[in-house]
Amino acid sequence: MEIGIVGKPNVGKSTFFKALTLADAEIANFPFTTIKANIGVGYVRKECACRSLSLECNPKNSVCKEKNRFIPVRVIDVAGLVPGAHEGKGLGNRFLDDLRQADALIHIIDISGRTNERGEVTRGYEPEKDIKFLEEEIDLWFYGILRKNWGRIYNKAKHSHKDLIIELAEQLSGLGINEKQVGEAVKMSGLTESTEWSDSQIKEFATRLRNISKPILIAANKIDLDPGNFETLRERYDMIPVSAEAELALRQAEKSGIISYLPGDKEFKILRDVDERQRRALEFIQNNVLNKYNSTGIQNCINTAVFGLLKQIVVYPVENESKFTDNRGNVLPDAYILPEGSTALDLAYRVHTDIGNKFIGAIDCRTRMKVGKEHRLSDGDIIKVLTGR
Ligand SMILES: Nc1nc2c(ncn2[C@@H]2O[C@H](COP(=O)(O)OP(=O)(O)O)[C@@H](O)[C@H]2O)c(=O)[nH]1
Ligand SMILES: [Mg+2]
Repeated sequence: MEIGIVGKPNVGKSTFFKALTLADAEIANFPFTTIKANIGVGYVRKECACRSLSLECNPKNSVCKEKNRFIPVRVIDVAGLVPGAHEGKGLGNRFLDDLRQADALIHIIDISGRTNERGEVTRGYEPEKDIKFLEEEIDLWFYGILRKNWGRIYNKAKHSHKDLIIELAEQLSGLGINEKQVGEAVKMSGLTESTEWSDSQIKEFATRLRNISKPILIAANKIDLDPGNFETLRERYDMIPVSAEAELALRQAEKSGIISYLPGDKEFKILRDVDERQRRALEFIQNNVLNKYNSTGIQNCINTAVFGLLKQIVVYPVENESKFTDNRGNVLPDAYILPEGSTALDLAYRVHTDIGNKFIGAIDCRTRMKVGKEHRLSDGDIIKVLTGR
């Protein structure tokens, strides 16, 4: 799974990315700083199963801090987008290339209105424009690809609607889109019976498909500068208030042992003497970000993208169903992110193809009940897969 960080230049994408991954994305106050896509690892946060079981865990594929499990997901800092990108303007094509594999997008906007459409410093810019333009750009990009290939798609599929969906999915597979998503979008646009689509129907379909295959979460960044726009826009848009800069400062302070802080928390503890400047910066973050919005918003964004937009759950596979360990005695070693509705068999295949092939059943370790391959998993399940020869 991959989450794309998108938005026009200078809204704080690299700061957001760096805070999320603590990698060294270049951060600077001029357009097009990020000319190469940065790929890194961020973490979603969930209460760890070790908490309800009162166990100490030994995580392997993830991290447990104060009984919170942090599970890795791939994050990509996409090159800055400007209007007209779908026609190749700005870093347009590169932007779109980077987008292909993203399963969901976090759209960073400068909610303080201090960045204009080209990414230059200004005052009073309306961030709502950015929300609209980004969706439009991506919709147009989808539409462009469909338009370009429509003749071929139509010729191959004109006799059967089923073929149309298969053909569409094939033409769009480069965008990380599958048949199920295409089928859903066809249905939502009310085009289930026809293969003869008008231009406006193709457009409508492109928009639906974009919504399904690249859902967008809006991160209202730079909330520390001016929350005015946030208060007016929040009624019309689902937005998460964010201060990427505050999160980056907190994570860096945590890394150097100045504070104790867990991403997503609403407070931190100062651990040692700090100078006056640091103390004031930390106080500012506590008073103007954490106290007002309950967190810096970064953790909330990645969690909402993965568990909200993408509807994923977390499951712990184990080998010993009473000790919750792997065969080396590690307690709750792995936490897997799976789509809601996944079955015990899906989990087996995720662990290893071999395990999937040899699946004969599974044990729900919390209830000690044996379950079959069709058994739908729930968030937080601990599962032992049983294999035959
Ligand atoms: N006040 C404030 N400034 C921020 C925040 N996030 C980023 N910035 C600043 O905005 C400028 C652009 O940030 P950058 O991450 O390079 O933007 P990008 O071009 O979208 O990658 C830099 O000067 C950052 O320090 C924030 O949450 N609050
Ligand atoms: Mg950047």
